Amino acid sequence: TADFSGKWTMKSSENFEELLKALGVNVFFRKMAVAAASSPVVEISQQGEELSIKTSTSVRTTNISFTVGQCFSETTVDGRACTSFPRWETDSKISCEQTLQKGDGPKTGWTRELTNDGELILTMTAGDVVCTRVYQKE
Ligand code: TDA
Repeated sequence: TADFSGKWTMKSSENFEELLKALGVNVFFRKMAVAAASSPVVEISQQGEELSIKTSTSVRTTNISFTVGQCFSETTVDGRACTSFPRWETDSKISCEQTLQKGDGPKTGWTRELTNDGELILTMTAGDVVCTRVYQKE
């Protein structure tokens, strides 16, 4: 299977603000988040089925660690606690379904895929809105 390890910087992003809107984030926090999320640095280390992903921005840094095929706790992009279930969708794509631990909201999840030309594609979904972000190795 694919190895996502490396330090990644973002080269394009589509629909990030629309995603936050679908999650009910107000315009003030949306603008702040869009600015912060325009230059994230993503560091991934992977050993087999175990991944650690550190995503750094000027306003928030998140660290997640999980084993593909096992549930783990993380937060949705708007910061709500959720239980996530990552699985291999193909041998180069992890698809993760999220379930809110409290309350309700649109269905969320993400995918991370390694392309043949060595790019990393992150998608984040909220209801029927899909945000797509492309990263390249630093
Ligand atoms: O992995 O590229 C990624 C996503 C980065 C998302 C960064 C979001 C930073 C700010 C979130 C603040 C949300 C306010 C409700």
